[in-house]
Amino acid sequence: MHTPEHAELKNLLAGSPTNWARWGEADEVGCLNYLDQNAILRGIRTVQQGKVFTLQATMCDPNGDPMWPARQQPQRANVQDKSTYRDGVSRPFQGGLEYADDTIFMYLQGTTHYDGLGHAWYDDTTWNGHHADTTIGRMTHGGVLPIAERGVVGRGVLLDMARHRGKTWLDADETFDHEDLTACAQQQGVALEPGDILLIRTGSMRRYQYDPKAYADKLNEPGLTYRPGIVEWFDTMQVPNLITDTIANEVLDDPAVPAKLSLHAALMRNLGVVFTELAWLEDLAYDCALDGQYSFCYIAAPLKIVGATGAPANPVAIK
Ligand code: UVW
Repeated sequence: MHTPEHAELKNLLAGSPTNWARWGEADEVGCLNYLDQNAILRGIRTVQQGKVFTLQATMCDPNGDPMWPARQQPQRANVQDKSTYRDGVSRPFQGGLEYADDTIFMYLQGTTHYDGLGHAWYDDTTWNGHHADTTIGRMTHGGVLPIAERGVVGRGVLLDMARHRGKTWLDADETFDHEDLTACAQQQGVALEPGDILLIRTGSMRRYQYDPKAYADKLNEPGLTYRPGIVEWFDTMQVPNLITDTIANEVLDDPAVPAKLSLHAALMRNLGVVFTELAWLEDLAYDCALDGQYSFCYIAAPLKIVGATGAPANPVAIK
């Protein structure tokens, strides 16, 4: 039974585009379907210089890692090391070789990660019209595994919104929309083409390093926000994968929008745009500003975890 406030997303997005059934009712990778063999080769052809950038945020930092406030910090522990051999708990192999082992407890979305398309829903329905009961216990539709098995390769384009606005990082709660993205691309001199993998830098990772408490206290990041025409823009641009350096890819609080996380609803659930959050874009952005090349080959795959809603990844950009 829906209470009236649960109708707000439904009302906001009534009539906005969806891609349900476009690639078949069983589809679980949505707009990644745009990354066909031609799109993959188009991405590979951008490589000109042999420069490699890894885009995962460093994990298990002693100062804490940026993440959604309701999630817990990852905890890594040595379970075997020199001390366990000294204590007689571990025994060397014949010949004397010893080795170390670690474990980790973590939220799978507690670092740079991919979300499965069924990760967020409203009206009891997830990506491609499947019932939200498919999320119970383990994801039986719309989990991250099909994305992990497919992999993501194509032409990536970085839009550096912070630099575009003349800032080291965007302010808390600062918003931008598709028209701002177009203006940013024009200023950078890069032509966004349909099928491009879209990476947006807000500088939030840099801000987090400067003031981790700002994140711990409240999720008040900058980000994309819902505006009329934005879903149509993503649809026309055939964006397969949206990657940002923020926790949610979109601003949480926008007084002009009556529903929170409306882009998770409009882009992920309805359109099938795959979300990657908390990417480390600082080194890539610095290099792009230096050489003026904002396009590159983007390659990523999350971990293959059965039943998971999301999974960590260390994407790579190659110029
Ligand atoms: C939420 O927005 C709740 O999760 P994520 O940031 O992984 O999309």
